[in-house]
Amino acid sequence: MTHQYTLVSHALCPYVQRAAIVLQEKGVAFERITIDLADKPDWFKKASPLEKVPLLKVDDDQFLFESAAIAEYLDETLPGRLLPENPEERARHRAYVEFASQILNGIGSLYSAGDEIAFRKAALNLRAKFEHLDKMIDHDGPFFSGSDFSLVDAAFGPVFRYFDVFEDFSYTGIFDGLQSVKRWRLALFNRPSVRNAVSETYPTLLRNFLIKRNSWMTTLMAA
Ligand SMILES: N[C@@H](CCC(=O)N[C@@H](CS)C(=O)NCC(=O)O)C(=O)O
Repeated sequence: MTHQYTLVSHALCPYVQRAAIVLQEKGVAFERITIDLADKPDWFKKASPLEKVPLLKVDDDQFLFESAAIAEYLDETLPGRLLPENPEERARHRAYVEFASQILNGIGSLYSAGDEIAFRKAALNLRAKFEHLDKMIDHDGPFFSGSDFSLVDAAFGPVFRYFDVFEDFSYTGIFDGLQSVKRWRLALFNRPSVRNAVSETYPTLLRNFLIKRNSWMTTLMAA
């Protein structure tokens, strides 16, 4: 049965990007609507119990929330599995989707850091997480677990995208010497589903967002 999907979005949200990537990997058409998170419409508050995007509307009457739940729903109901069949491997993949969420929190700490010390601390915390990944991801690549794109890759595409913008104005050293992570990052950068998960204005929108934070990163941008 063919469903109609509407992805309720925000232009910068990395969790929305996960859902957009999975929909594209599955090759299904979907409509995308953007809402103002500073002025959430009533219908959105009713449909999304945590009042967060992404929200996936399926046909006229079903609303699904939480990016991991949405990604797994799409994976289970559309052909072309993006999670492994083996239960232990599947559990490991789910755990690394959560690992990506923790890295997103760390990225928030990096761009919100009020001074150089807090910025360096946040960068070191992120570096430790990527060092871990460099040891454990598939060394033949190009993706998290080898040649097949998975839900973990859908979660990490938006993670690496932040650094494409950060590196324009700020050297973090986070990926120095991490060859497997660097190759993975490049593979995700080139993946059409990842590229098309945001609009062309994403880098400008992110820069404007960062300028308004008035954080140490904002100082680096001005330097
Ligand atoms: N755990 C959620 C996180 C989603 C999330 O944090 N969304 C943010 C935007 S990136 C949001 O909607 N924030 C609105 C708010 O907290 O009021 C998921 O994986 O979907």
